[in-house]
Amino acid sequence: MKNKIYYRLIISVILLSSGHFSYAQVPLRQFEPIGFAQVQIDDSFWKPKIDKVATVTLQACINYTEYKTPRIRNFEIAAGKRKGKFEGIFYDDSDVYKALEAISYSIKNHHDSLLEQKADEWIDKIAAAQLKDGYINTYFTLNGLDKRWTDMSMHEDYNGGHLIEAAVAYYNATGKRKLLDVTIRFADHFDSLFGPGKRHWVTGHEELELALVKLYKTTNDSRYLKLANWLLEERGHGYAYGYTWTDWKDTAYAQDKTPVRDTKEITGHAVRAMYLYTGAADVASFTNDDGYVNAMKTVWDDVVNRNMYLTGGIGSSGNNEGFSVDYDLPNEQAYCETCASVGMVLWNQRMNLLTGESKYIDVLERSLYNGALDGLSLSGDHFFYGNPLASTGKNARREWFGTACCPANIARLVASLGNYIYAKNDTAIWVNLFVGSKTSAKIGRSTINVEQQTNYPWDGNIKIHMDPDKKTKFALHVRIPGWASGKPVPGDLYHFINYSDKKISLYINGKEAPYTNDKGYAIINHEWKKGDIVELNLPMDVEKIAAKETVTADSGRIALQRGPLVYCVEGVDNNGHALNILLPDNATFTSSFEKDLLNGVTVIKTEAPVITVSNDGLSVTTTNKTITAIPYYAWCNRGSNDMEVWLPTKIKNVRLNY
Ligand code: FUB
Ligand code: ZN
Repeated sequence: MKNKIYYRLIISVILLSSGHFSYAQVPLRQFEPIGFAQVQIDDSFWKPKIDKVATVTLQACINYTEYKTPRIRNFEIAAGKRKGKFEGIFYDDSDVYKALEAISYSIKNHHDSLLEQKADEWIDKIAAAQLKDGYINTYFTLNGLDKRWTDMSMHEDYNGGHLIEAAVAYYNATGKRKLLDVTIRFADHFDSLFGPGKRHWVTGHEELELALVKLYKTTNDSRYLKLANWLLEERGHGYAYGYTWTDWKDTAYAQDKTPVRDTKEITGHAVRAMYLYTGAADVASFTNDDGYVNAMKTVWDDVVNRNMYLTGGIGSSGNNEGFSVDYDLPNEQAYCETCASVGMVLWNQRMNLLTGESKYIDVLERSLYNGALDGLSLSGDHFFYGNPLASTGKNARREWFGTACCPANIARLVASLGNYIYAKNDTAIWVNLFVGSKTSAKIGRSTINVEQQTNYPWDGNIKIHMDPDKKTKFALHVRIPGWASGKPVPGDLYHFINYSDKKISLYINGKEAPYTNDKGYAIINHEWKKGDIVELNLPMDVEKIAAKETVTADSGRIALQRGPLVYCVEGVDNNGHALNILLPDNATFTSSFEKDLLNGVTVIKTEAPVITVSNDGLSVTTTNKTITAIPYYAWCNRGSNDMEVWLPTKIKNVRLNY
């Protein structure tokens, strides 16, 4: 460790004296993720979802992007290949790019020549719509190029960021450069207009920052990293102009109230905030800028301590698609955009890489299995834009949306799940998520094959087969989830009621493994040899959760969690109603796996009083019934009906007429 710090110091001094201090390219990161292309997933929970995305969700995205809406047509018209005018919304290009990114991950997981052909076809159309100077945006090309780059709210940057992400993904998946070259021309065009000594630009919808870091990593051209850093530095100084699209002149909405490095609180639009902070963490990991790391830690505390739903969803308010005031977490009105939960996954991964702390993966896992996964129907072709925690039956999954950012976003997340399972550095391997999968990593001169076998999240038994090509000494860091050791989330926003210490056991080859604890990981230092098996057992009890009293929406209510999954009751399992169930403080639970329900889920059952009102409204009856709760992500897959995550423990909170 000491050596590493010394090494970084020397490099920084050298770079400082050569005038390159801000771009000291010695990563601050503790470790790097093992990329999805090196991870083969055969998990019984995730593999069917990844396959569904490949076969159904991507087809839905293609269908809506190309045939049922004019998104691809806009490119053809912009390229002069078709007559017509721009139709749709000015950020619709981004949906094409996001779908392309999802296709890239998917074809890398499992090759599909038809999907690749479709991607190539789209890429030709995109390339044809690019202007000679590198600019690409169908809305402005068709509505007046004189207006381009005059209004920061018009998403030219956001579209460009998604273009870059798609191009990097497609290049990595196929080795084909065409879209990458389009992207480089676009980034160079942006670089020619904006930057130190040029024009100001405050990204209206952040995204370009994190994308430029990806482009830097792909091309090794440090101009893109500098540009990403500059975009961060632009915020909070009153440089923004334009903003005609929305009435939100409010700088807090656009995370433009204070410089990013001085940010203390989460504000404004949730998706924008997530992309910004992902970008900030990425930039910091290359520039070693502690200012950004510390700001990210502070704002993260504000999110998880005061502004996050139990589902890992964020952005409670539909008014600004984002944050309102601390502890304002209404359940039925929760906005909780699917994209915001996807953003939580991205940001928390970067924070884990920067700090080495597993609490970020705890939050990542919560958002992934609950807030984000809820956005995708079990059938793969219906989506939630918002993900409320209670419903009177008015919510429905939809095939598509006017603003269609969420479908391809959840598709790209599921298709790239392999990115979040393992990480490594030169001396150690990390297991972050429990997903049946295989990977391999180089440690020194050895190749270590790793295989996880598990029935998680239904079961807490995880076997990790270690298979080095030769005996090798190194540390295996296995994440011990916060929820398994008594803390549903870091901080005090939510807590388990009646939690009693459960045994978490860790074995090597059937014997208790000696391990140390650090940053939320069990660290096993061992000389690994072929055939070694690590076995982790996590308690899978049903836990009752209460929220801090300042969350008034959850007051007098409890929620259920089992493993990483938050549960809910849905009317369809409970005589048509979910909001009239009273959960006594002393309720006890059973759980069982039902293979034919909702593609196979573990349900929770309990006996609880159900309150009904007579037809004439004059009398109230209480009947004890068996109540069934299902994982939150699976609700509303059998039509619209009542749903509730936070169950009342007091009769005054039971809803009878709605
Ligand atoms: O503005 C583009 C996308 O549309 C945002 O990320 C979503 O919140 C929705 O407003
Ligand atoms: Zn969205």
